[in-house]
Amino acid sequence: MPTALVTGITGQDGSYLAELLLAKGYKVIGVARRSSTVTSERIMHLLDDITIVQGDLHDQGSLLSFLEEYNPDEVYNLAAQSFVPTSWNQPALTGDVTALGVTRLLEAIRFVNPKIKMYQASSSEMFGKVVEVPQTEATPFYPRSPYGVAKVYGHWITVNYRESFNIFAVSGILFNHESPRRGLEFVTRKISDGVAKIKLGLSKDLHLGNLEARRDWGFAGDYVQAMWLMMQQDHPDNYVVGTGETHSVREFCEIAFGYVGLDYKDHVVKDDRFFRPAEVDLLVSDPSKAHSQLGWKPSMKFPDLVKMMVDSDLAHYKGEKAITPRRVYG
Ligand code: NAP
Ligand code: G4F
Repeated sequence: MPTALVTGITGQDGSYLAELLLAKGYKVIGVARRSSTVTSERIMHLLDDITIVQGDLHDQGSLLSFLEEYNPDEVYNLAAQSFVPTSWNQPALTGDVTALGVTRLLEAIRFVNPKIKMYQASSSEMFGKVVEVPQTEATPFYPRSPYGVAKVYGHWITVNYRESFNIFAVSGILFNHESPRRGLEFVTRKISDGVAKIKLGLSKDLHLGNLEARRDWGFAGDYVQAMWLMMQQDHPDNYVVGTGETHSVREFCEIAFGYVGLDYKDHVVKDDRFFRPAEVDLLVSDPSKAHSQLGWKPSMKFPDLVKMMVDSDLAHYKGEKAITPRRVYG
């Protein structure tokens, strides 16, 4: 039974990845940081099947000690300060966790067992003010936020440890991926949640920022499969993972409100608080390498993703059990 260790297990991707790894017969160790409140909502249904260890990317000792104790075959580094606006309020913390945290984990691997494979959760935010369309593994980076800058560091330190110490360290450059488990602060979930509340008479308006920003949005359940596939290759590499389609926040609103018979123009309020100091206007992937080398393709189309998220939030507010799809992996 292979052992996988996942940082960021309590996050959106951590929960889907844990399901995938369990279905594949892995022993799963999840790293969670100490909190005064419950943060395991997304993995509540998995707690009997996984082992949770306490650790924090700030703390080198904690990383060394859990690697020594479990000596995993694969480490998936999903932990990060991942919300872009927060990175302007807490730029140093974002750099410490999202950038330097990667070095701490790579150093722990180097000291404990350099044969441990590592996946680094890199981001399309690194492309920022894009210099070519669509974006590939070869597209130069132009980050537009402290978060994007930190992820560029995380990407290059991963490549550097691969080249310096021959560590099997892969960088997955993932475009935006969403689900009913997405944090409520991200725009897709903010919209699906807002639509559900407005439809059920619990709210009237939804305050949003830039409706013209375009993203390449896919389903998170599909993207964790790409992470695993990257770790099964003969050689470590960098891979762009996305749908190859781009849609605006406005289009997301149109579909989400339209799905429940509402017009977004009657409810969406433009609010300066949600505009950013520097915006990423357009992201769209060229996932050809992931298609040809990993055999990976997304399974869910954009309108179905939007509807699934709205259905889940409607079910939540109606008091029904939220639909959090548990994927069946072969
Ligand atoms: P998420 O839901 O925000 O989860 C982030 C996770 O990191 C949480 O488990 C969080 O723990 C943990 N964390 C934060 N600071 C930590 C620290 N100092 N030490 C240890 N753990 C810490 O993010 P996600 O959407 O699942 O994304 C997973 C990873 O992929 C992130 O690195 C993100 O930057 C990257 N990424 C995401 C996307 C996307 O569209 N989702 C695209 C590209 C890249 P708590 O629960 O305690 O807060
Ligand atoms: O949903 P968002 O906050 O995601 P963003 O900034 O693209 O970052 C996400 O995807 C990255 C991959 O590219 C990840 F690396 C990162 O960790 C995170 O998961 O914002 C999407 C767009 C932005 O252009 C923003 O300006 O939506 C626009 N937007 C408009 N109104 C809003 C809002 N975003 C948020 N969060 N809230 C709004 O009210």
